[in-house]
Amino acid sequence: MSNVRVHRPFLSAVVIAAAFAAIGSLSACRGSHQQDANADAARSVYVPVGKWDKYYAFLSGGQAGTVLVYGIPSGRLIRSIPVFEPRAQYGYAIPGTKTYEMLKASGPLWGDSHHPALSETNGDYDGRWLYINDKANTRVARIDLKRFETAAIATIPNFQAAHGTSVVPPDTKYVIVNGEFLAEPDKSHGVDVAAYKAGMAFLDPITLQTRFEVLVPGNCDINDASKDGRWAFSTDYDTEKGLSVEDMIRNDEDAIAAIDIPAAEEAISKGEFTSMGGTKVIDPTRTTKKVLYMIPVPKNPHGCDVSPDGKYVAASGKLSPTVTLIDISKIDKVKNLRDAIAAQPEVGMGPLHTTWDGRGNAYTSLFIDSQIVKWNVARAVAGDPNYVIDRMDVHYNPGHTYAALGRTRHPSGDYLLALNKLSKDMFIPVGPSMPESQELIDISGDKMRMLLDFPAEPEPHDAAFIRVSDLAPKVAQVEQPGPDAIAEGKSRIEQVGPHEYHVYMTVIRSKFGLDAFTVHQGDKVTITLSNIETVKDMTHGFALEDYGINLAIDPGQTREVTFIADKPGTHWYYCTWFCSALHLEMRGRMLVETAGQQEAHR
Ligand code: RUQ
Ligand code: CUA
Repeated sequence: MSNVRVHRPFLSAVVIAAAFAAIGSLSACRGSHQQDANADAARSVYVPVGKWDKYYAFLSGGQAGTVLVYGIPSGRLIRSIPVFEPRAQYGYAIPGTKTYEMLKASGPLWGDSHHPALSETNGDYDGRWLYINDKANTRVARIDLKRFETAAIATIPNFQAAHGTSVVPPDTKYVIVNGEFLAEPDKSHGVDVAAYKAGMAFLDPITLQTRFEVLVPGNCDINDASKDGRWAFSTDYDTEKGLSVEDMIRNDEDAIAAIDIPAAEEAISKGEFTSMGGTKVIDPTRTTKKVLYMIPVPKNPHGCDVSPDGKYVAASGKLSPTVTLIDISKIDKVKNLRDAIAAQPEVGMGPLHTTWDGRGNAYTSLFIDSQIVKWNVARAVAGDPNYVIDRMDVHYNPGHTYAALGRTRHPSGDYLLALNKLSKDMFIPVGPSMPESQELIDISGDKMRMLLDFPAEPEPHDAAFIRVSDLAPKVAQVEQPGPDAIAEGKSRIEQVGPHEYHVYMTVIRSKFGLDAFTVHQGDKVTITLSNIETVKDMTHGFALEDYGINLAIDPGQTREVTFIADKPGTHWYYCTWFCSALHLEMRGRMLVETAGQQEAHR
């Protein structure tokens, strides 16, 4: 391997702080001589009024625990899907609702979402599910793309900090989620440093139950799986098992962990596991068949990305200016795992993530150099020194980068998104905290072409695109009323217990099924609302004054909320979605009588 450099300019602890710190101000690329190029770029991303974008882009909402949905190429924000945080707007996780019970049962009402992963069939996106992790509370969620709603949330047992998230191709056999931080699996006895573990969890794609886990020496950062479903990969930046920065960067070499999935399944079937936290945990040092291969890569690697042809997994070096390409077919065949390294091209400073255009080129984000570098895989593997094809400055310090459909077998090779960590002077100031900047780059030609920047709330860590033509036809807009739907004329209040009422109401322009209903202070009240509209985009809301309740009921949907009527008096409920000229009049009253008033009625 003539192209493997022996003397790599590793970053010492001292220079890391300086190198990762802020870099310069807006580059000269925005000068007036750029006017023609700017007009061309604007034309490329302009989507005329009433026309649709080409892609849905799902960006993780970071510390908001949401998923942001943008149209590409326009960069228009179309929706944000609440996942790990309540959202009154959509009636999501409002106390008293089913979604609240789901979120509350899984942990805190907040999350740190990083890595959206789309479900696949035959190695391509099937538009069914979107998975997203919550690093802060070791959870993962499944979003139903028919409704763009969170359908399931599960906690990953035994590990701490659910980080890398991806699906096992070709048919989403498992969702794989990494446990990043070393910690004791069982916290009921307090601190137990000797028991610290990290590893990878393999989840059922529907229930999100952890089927099994594989322990990895060190930690697990970002993951991916081979296109044939044989291997799960994770970067491991802490093979030192260090508990401080200094210790984590002590060695110049860390690893990519490769888990042989069929070997792990065989270990499970032979009983070679321990039961822990309600799941089966494989210690790969105790299996008859080899489950784990630790392939050495330089220093503190981050991104872990399988090439679309399924030949290579790339570890982006982070503290090494290289990307290590591992020949997947060699992993279980070579004696020395270093011989599975196909190339180690030097690409620039601070490589974080690598993505692909399907034409044999890779694109790596360079955090420190503040660039996207385009390089040719075949040339790097052949030892041709001219593997770098192009470099593009981005603003500033990119984290993830994603080329359209780059994680499938068939990347489309048209757009690339740079997800930049700092925006500095890119946007009008909005206080000391600035938005993050996304930059859309045309990668269809030899040279990259900057098209557009658009801000996002902190902090999108990763993106996944799906073609609008592949998803839009599957999206529900008017739901078929379910068995629990309330038919027109059937609005009513029923007493279901000595201190319990159930209110059933239809909603349609511009009236709630009941103008008023009466309960008594302290009663348990359940309100079921059915939107009986049959036209799209006719959502109604249900906000109840003084009770902290707001629901959104889409056409054909039925929604429910339960609460204790603890505040006496008149409480108007009103529609929160402006639905007609009589929207303001669309309201009614919940009358809560005191015990004394109830007595007087007898
Ligand atoms: S990590 S870029 Cu989850 Cu790369 Cu953020
Ligand atoms: Cu219904 Cu406004």
